[in-house]
Amino acid sequence: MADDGVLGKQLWISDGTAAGTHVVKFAPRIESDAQTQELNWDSTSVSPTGVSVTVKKGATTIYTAANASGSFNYDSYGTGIFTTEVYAVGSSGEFLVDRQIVSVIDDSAEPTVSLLGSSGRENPMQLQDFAWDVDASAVGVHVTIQQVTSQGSFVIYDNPAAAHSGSFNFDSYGLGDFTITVAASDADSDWTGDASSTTATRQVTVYPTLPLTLLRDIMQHGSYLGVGDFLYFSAQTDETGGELWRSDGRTATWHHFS
Ligand SMILES: [Ca+2]
Ligand SMILES: [Ca+2]
Ligand SMILES: [Ca+2]
Repeated sequence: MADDGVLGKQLWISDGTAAGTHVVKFAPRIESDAQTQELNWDSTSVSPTGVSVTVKKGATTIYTAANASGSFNYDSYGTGIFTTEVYAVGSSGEFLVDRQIVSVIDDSAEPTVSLLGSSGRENPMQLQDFAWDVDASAVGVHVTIQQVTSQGSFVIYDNPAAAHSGSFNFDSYGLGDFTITVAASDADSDWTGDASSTTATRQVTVYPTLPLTLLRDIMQHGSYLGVGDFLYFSAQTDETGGELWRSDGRTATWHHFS
């Protein structure tokens, strides 16, 4: 490993002569996007007869120049692999090359969002509750909870400036599909578009149950249809209105056919 002052520290192979000495693998220099990314060049000491300066991001040329000296700030180009090349032909014919590869990486990771509480399928006798926990470093914690019922879709909680940790009890909202969505952004602003965000969701379906006494009543006095292991019948509750139900004889669940 050697540092020639141009390419940074690289792995070289050599047969003992200057002509037989090469960089084996050109490793890019790693820089954080929080640093200033700038190319400065100066070939005036050789009074060049020709200069060619190129800066590329990936395969795309973002800058060219032919001045003997100058500078180019590429901070606003964000993260990526940048190649800077300066070629100059000196007044006595010497050829000067400075080529560098810079890998600009983001200095901050996306925030983590954890969701807890209700999930899957629950009956309304259980406690319905969602909880969230977001990285302390995150900003703009936005929490929304949506309820979808046969009557439509409703946002029952919407807080664009929520605390990093919190919970919301929705026991009183009855039946339906409930989804919590939590979005949070990192506070990164090294360049336009640098901030990155994380969005997480968690879902629960709250389904109704029928009291067993009512179920027995229906089997003794009502009309029902037996299909396979199940009984199908219509019943009315305050929560669902008149609906088709399905029972295996022990519990009854609301069966919404759409
Ligand atoms: Ca930068
Ligand atoms: Ca950054
Ligand atoms: Ca970032």
